[in-house]
Amino acid sequence: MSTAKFVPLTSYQEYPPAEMAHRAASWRAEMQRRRTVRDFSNRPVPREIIEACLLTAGTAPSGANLQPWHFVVVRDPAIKRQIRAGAEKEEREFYTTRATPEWLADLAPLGTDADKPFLDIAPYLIVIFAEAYRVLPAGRRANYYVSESVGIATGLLIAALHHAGLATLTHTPSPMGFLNEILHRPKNEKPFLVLVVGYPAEDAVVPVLGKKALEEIATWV
Ligand code: IYR
Repeated sequence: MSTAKFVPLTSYQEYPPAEMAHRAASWRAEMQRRRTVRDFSNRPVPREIIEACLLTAGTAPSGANLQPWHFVVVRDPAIKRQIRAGAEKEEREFYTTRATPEWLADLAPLGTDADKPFLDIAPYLIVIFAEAYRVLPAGRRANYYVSESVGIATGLLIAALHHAGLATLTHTPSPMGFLNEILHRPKNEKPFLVLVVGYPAEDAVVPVLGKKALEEIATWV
């Protein structure tokens, strides 16, 4: 027996085709301005802005609407320092031993290395956890399409922060188990990525990179 309850769809908004075209183009322009930033300012950012963007992320579709994400917003300088130390330890391993020569060659255009000063400098690190399974009083219960769900929520979060006027960096130290320890998150939550959030430094630079053309990313049949 279904327990589904329905209400009329009142939030949907249709636009005339010309207005749709304009909206699609202007959103594309807005999103095209987004760059992943590695040079951050330490200027403070009001908490309310981050809260609104997290609530936007929380609107993401998810497997069975189970919303298998948890966002830890790190502001405390001492915790940021611990995260930087943990990440740089893994990154040194990565850059000197773990990464294959091919991987390092693919990363060369980004100019990254094992030093992660932004983890100290930026006002917020949003550590995104994926809830691999639920822990209920009756025991473990599955979540569904966890990576897809958390990936979509993360995408919305990045877009929301950009739209609000903030810069982000998707940072993926690997392995990330140290984040559970530092942030006291339970074992059923797996670190997904670290989103560094703040204003760019005044002298921030970004690498010269391109995005693929439509023909390369899409096929019409
Ligand atoms: N996690 C490392 C390496 C790295 C890997 C990929 I794939 C990137 O797109 C960027 C960096 C680091 O953060 O430096």
